[in-house]
Amino acid sequence: MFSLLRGFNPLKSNVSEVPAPYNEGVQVVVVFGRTGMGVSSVVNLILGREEAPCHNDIHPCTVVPACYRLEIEGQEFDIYDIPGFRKDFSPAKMIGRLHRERGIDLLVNCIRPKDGTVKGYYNSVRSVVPDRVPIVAVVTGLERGGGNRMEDWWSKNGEELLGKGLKFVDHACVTSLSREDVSYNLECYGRKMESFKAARDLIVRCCN
Ligand SMILES: Nc1nc2c(ncn2[C@@H]2O[C@H](COP(=O)(O)OP(=O)(O)OP(=O)(O)O)[C@@H](O)[C@H]2O)c(=O)[nH]1
Ligand SMILES: [Mg+2]
Repeated sequence: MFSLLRGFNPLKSNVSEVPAPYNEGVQVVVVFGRTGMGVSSVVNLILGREEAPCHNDIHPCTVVPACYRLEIEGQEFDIYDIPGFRKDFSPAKMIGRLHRERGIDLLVNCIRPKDGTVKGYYNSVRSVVPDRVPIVAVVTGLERGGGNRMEDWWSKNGEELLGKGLKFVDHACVTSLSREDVSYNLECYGRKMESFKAARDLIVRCCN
């Protein structure tokens, strides 16, 4: 299955059909969530470049896992964009297999405010990857604050997620809108810059 990986090229980091090789020195980060919630957009946010295809059509955009190589201060990361959970499809098996094949270092659950079905997705991923692999949350869709900071979302809602049994060891509150989508609005643009830093910092913090 993972021979179908798109997006991996160790030299150019461009989209290609080259499969990701096993590499012990590389941290493996897997981004997952409900379809259309911004999984691929969060991958792009972490990468700092818009390489993972995204769209808002009804049909799913990401249909096979894709892997993108990222380097931050000499440390290499493979960031996986995973097909989203849908009514008739779960990527959990694919994530479990990826763990057996490569060893996952960090799971990133992409969630949107009011995405009420997040627990089932979290549980099914948790059941295929051992507890020692941390799960963090990236909350998207926070480009407009009406005076609130993005982080305020977590202050108001983080406890409730924990109360539902969603054990996130860390989190980032972001907007993962594309560069083009934020280019006409100063507030959104500023939040996007802040989000880039928050997402990168989260990955570095939690992979160490
Ligand atoms: N308002 C808002 N829209 C977002 C944000 N992040 C992504 N989107 C939009 O959500 C839509 C879906 O984004 P994707 O990243 O393709 O979502 P996905 O979860 O990868 O979807 P599939 O690959 O189809 O399962 C796109 O139109 C994005 O522009 C965000 O932070 N805020
Ligand atoms: Mg996608």
